[in-house]
Amino acid sequence: MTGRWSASQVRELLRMYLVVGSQNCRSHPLEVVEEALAGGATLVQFREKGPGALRGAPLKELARELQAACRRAGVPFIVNDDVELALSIDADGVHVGQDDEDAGRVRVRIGEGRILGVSAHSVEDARRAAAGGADYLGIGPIYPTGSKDDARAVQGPSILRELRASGIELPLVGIGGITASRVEEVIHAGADGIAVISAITQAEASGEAARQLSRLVSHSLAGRLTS
Ligand code: 3NM
Repeated sequence: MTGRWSASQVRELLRMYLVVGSQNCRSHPLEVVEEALAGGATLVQFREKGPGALRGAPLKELARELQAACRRAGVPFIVNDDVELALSIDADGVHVGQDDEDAGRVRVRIGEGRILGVSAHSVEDARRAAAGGADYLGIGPIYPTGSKDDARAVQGPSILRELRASGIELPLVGIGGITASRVEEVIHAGADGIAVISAITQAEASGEAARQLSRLVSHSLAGRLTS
């Protein structure tokens, strides 16, 4: 793909977004990713961060393994923060936070055809990311999370409403502490989908968890259209 992904394509990809690194998984990350894909994950982000995170050759090897599983399933594979790794394996995109490299510079490095996701915590962050060429925004933490040591203050679903009310039209995905019982609230507040780590990686059965979450997202999006 050389041209830019359309907003409606990206919205579809955000429905059930798995964020995953070896540090999050109770079994082998490949097993977790394959189960989540079978359960309907629409996008996968490789986020190898924190204590015990892989580096060097083992990092690249795991990235390639997960990428291959995503390719088999026809699901795009995005790398968190590490533009060099993303380019070296020809990943489908990059996701950056506010403390990482500036979105506009990342867009220049990765080109137009790759997906660029940016974490935003305020209307100002969102406007800057949009100007820098983001394809979607990750908004969080919506609820308290145990999966990110340096998470910002909890925002609640109201941040999604605030972004929509201030005219942000980019595709939005909610992240942070999202579980099955919270999906409807997140979607109804204006998200196009949910991004989760623990709800899938720590589940007894990752495939069943993904299946349940994606059903809830579909149901909530349908409810939003008719309400
Ligand atoms: N980013 P869980 S919260 C990776 O607020 C990440 O931008 C966040 O994990 C943000 O689904 C978060 O287990 C962790 O809460 C999400």
